[in-house]
Amino acid sequence: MTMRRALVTGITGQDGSYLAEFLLDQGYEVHGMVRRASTEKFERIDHLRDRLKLHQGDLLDHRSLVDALRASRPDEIYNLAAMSFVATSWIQPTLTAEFTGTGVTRLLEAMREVCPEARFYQASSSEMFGKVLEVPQVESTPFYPRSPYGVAKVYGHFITVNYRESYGLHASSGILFNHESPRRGLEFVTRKITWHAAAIKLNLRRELSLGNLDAMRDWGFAGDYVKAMWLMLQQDHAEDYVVATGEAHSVRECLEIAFDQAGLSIDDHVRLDPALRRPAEVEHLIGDPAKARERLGWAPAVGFEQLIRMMVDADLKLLGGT
Ligand code: NAP
Ligand code: G4F
Repeated sequence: MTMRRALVTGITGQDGSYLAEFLLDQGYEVHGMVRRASTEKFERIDHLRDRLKLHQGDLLDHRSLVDALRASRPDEIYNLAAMSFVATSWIQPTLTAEFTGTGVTRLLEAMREVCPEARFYQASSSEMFGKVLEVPQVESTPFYPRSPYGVAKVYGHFITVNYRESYGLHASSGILFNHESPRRGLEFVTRKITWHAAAIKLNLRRELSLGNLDAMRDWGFAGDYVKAMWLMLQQDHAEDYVVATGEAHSVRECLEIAFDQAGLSIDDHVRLDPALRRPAEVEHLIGDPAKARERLGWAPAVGFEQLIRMMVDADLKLLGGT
């Protein structure tokens, strides 16, 4: 039997690295699209490099997308590439729209041209629910994005739905709630907290500055969430799914667990910095993953507290060199 082939954009990111591992375990030939930079930053996929086929490309460049698809001839395309940090989207709003919004259309157009029979996954986000209009959020909850990133993701979501309906593409959109891991970027709040907890414990830092401690998120483990992406593309019909744990926790709870794991007191080391608050905040996200559970048979395996303790342990190991 011939190996199934997958192309992953954003393969150097948190989710890309977990998805690549998962697909390799399933016996796929895994292709990844990577951007050229002055120095290569492939830490998250270093351990897989020999088993991956990488193609240079950028979501801003149609030619490179067509070439990456022609070279990889994928059965499945996972579009994980995006400018994914919400705070930066206020600083670079039009670039965010290009990467995170219009970039999806470019990739769908390239797919229509090169491999319309392939299956397509779009990395949509719970950030689209923003100032929530329903609790918990489900697939039919109306969107009310609160950042240029959220607005761009709404565009990416609906262009995926539109190409499915206009051209009959097998294109699914996963509305994923926050998911984290030891591979999470250092700018996101969970990893910022777990990294600083470890660094303070090891006397490498003295203080951690944070913004809004009351914000609540439905946080899961990235390793669990990439399986849901794959399951969506194994269905006969393309549809959209919410992927979440169904539990919300505050940034403060995350801080308490992380500092407890590191054996530190919050009062001695944490400072609130108003500059880290956002121009418009998403206060409370909580998803209902009933459709993913019932149709895909998906359920998260790692709970919130276990996740944060695991991230602190990983950062202690990373920084302690043990
Ligand atoms: P991430 O770690 O920030 O990774 C983003 C990836 O996109 C990186 O590989 C980055 O490449 C690549 N990229 C950025 N701009 C690009 C461009 N113009 N052309 C090609 N590649 C580009 O993000 P993540 O946490 O893995 O998230 C994966 C996707 O899921 C993103 O679309 C994100 O918006 C979405 N999402 C994430 C979450 C979450 O909680 N993690 C929740 C919902 C949705 P470089 O390495 O070169 O920068
Ligand atoms: O960790 P965050 O930066 O993640 P955010 O904004 O929820 O976005 C992440 O999840 C989305 C899914 O809902 C993805 F689509 C997106 O790509 C990304 O992966 O912030 C979480 C919360 C926010 O309310 C923020 O205001 O933490 C609050 N927060 C408080 N202090 C902070 C900080 N966030 C960051 N990054 N840094 C702080 O110092």
